Amino acid sequence: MTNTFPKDFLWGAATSAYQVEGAAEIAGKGLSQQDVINRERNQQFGFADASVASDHYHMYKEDIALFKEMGFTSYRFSIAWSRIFPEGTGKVNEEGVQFYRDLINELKANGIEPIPTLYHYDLPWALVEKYGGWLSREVVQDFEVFAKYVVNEFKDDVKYWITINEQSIIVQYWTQKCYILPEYRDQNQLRYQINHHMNLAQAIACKYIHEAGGLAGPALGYAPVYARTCKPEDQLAALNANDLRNTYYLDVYFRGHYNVAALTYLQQHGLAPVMEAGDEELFAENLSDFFAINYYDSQCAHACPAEITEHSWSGYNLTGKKGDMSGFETHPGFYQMCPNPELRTTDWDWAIDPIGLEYVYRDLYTRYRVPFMITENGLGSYDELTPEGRVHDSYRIDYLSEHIQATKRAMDLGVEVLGYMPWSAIDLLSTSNGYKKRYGLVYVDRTDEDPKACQRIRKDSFYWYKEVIASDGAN
Ligand code: BGP
Repeated sequence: MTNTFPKDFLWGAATSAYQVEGAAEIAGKGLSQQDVINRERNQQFGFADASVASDHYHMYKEDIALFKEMGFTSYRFSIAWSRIFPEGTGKVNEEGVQFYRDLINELKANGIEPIPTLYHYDLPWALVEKYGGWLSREVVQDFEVFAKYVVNEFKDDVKYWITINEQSIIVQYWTQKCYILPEYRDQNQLRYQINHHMNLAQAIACKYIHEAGGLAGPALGYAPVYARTCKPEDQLAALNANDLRNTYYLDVYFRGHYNVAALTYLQQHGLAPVMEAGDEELFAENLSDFFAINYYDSQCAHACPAEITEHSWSGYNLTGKKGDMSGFETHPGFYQMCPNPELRTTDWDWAIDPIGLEYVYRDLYTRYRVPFMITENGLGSYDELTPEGRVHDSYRIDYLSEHIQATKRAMDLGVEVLGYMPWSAIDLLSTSNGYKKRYGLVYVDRTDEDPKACQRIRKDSFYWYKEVIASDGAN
C-alpha cells in the first residue's frame, strides 16, 4: 500500500455548459430551458442568469491553459444540445459543433482527456414549446437523434461519456432543473414520469456509445442516507430513503430494472411512471459501464410520523444563511428527512461528510461492481477577493483534501476509482445561488449584477491542487 494514486488516475475538474459558457444566444445557439428558467427565476432572487456566465465560450483557451498549469489529465464538461440543434432537432448548427471540436482539440493538444456529458439540465427551449419537454415521451426520439449525432461526431477523441446528469436531483427539484409548464406543477407523478423518459434516453445513449466503442456512465447526485437513531424503525426509514432516492436510479442503470420496494411504494401512492412493454428490456440490454458520482454531502432520515399524510420533496436554502432550509422531503409511511446533528455544514446547510464518500464507494462497489469516477465534489462558499488579488480558500482545500483521502482509503480496500473531477474547474453560475456561491479552483471576477471582464484569478486551492496532482495525490 502506497500513499499515492495510480499513475494513470484521471485528475481534473468539472463544469457544465450553461453554467460556464455564456454566449447563450449567439453563434447560432438556440435557447435552452435553463436560459429561460434562470432569466425568470434568478431575476426574482437577484442572481445572475446564464447569458454571460463565466464566458468560457470565448475564454476556453485561457481556461485550458490554467488546467494544464494545474496538471489536469481530464476535464468533464457538457455539450449544450441547443448549441448543436438550436431547435432541438432538425438542422445542425455547424458553429456549435465547431466550438466543441475546437474545445476537444485544445484539450487533447494539452494532454487532457475530454469527458463530455450529453445532458446537463439544458433541454432546448424549442422542445418545451413543442410538446412540454421531458413531460412528453416524444423527447426520447429527439434525444436519440442528438446523442447519436454527437457520439458519432466525437467518437474518435472520447472514451468516457457521461450520459445524463443527476436524474435524482431533477426529480427532487423538478421545476428548477426542468421547465415544467405551470398547469402540470402540482402533478407529482410527473416527476417520476419525466425520470422514466430520461431512463429511456439514457439507455439509448448507452447503445450508441457502446457501438462507437466508448464507455457510458450516468452522473447521479449521490448522498447516502443514514438513520437518525439506532431504533429499528429509523433504520428501516433510512433503507426506504436509500431505495427511493438512490438505488431507484442506479438499479435501472446497472441492473436494468427499477428497485422493487421503491417502485411498489410509488405505485401504492399513485406516483409510479407509466411504462410501455419493452421499456425494462431496453434498460437491461443497455447497461452502463461506470458510475459517475457527484458527491457533496450525506443525508439523514427517520420514520415518518403517523400524522403526516402528504408527500413533499426536498427544500432549498436560497439565502445562504445557516439554518434557512425551506423543508425536508417526506413520504408518508416510508421516511422523513432531517438534519444530521453530528456533521458540520456549509453556509447553505449542506452536510460535510468525507467518510460518507468512503461509505458510498464501499457500499456501491459491493452492490454493482462497476468502476467509479468522481465527476463532482466540492464546497460552495462566499469566496473573497483580497485587495492584493488573492483568494484564500483554505476551507475548500480542507474539504477537497478530506474527500481525496477518503477516495484513497476506499481504493486501498479494493474499490476501483478511475478519476477525480471536483466541482468546479473555474467559478461558474451556481444552479441555485448565482455567483454568490462559488466552487471553482479559479476565481472569475464578476458579480451577479455585473459580468465585468470575467478575469481569471488563481485561488489558493489552485496552487494546492497543482501540488496534489504533481505528487500523484500524496496531499
Ligand atoms: C449539482 C449539479 C451542478 C452544480 C452543483 C452545485 O447538483 O450537477 O450543476 O451546480 O450541484 O449545486 P448549486 O450550484 O446549486 O450549488
